[in-house]
Amino acid sequence: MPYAILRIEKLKQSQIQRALQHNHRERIPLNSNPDLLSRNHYYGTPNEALNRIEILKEQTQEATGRKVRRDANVAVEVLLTASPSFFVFRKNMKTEKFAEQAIAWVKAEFGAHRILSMALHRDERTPHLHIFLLPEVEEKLNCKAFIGGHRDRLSRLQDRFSKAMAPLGLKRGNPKRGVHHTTIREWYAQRLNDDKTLQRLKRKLGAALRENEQAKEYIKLLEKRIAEYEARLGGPRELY
Ligand SMILES: [Mn+2]
Repeated sequence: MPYAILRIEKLKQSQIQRALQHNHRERIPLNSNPDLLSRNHYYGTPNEALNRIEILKEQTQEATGRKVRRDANVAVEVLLTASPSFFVFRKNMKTEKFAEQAIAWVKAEFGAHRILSMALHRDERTPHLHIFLLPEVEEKLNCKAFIGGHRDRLSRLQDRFSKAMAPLGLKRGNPKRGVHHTTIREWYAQRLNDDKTLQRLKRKLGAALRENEQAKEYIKLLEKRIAEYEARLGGPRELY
């Protein structure tokens, strides 16, 4: 049974622009299929998201009398997807159902008002959702209160997400693996790496098939030459 996959990452001011540009395809990644680019869905814009973060930072400064630190976490990114096998049959229908259910869960779990932007990527190999959240607690920026804290928090989040996705036939991944939680960037790096390996194997198969073709032609040529020489000598040698 395929797994429900949830990855979560805190982002600093210096990281959000690039991440938003990726999500909204203002920067096209290498693994994006240009033929499928038009099938992506975007909710909100990078500018809207950046402006809302700025406003919350100002609000926080007013409320606390302190400037928000330069290296403070100012947004949370959630990546939601499933094992690739989930999308193999009836990909479009599965993707739509997945997105619908996953977005409903995010709204209920984090609050719809905290959603900064969303992107459904169908141009990469496995469909997935990127959701940007505003870590706002009591009208202040507070990433720690929003997502940090207890060690089990992530694991429980994954429990609730897989439970919400169970009606689609998805199950919880091995909870023990949650300890070695991979980040969104690591998830990407792993997939890019697998993609490169796949391309390399395909090239090798292509080369082997060409060699095989060549060998077959060579065999035919040798058989023809043998037949010619046998004919010159008056047919195959008789046994006597
Ligand atoms: Mn993506």
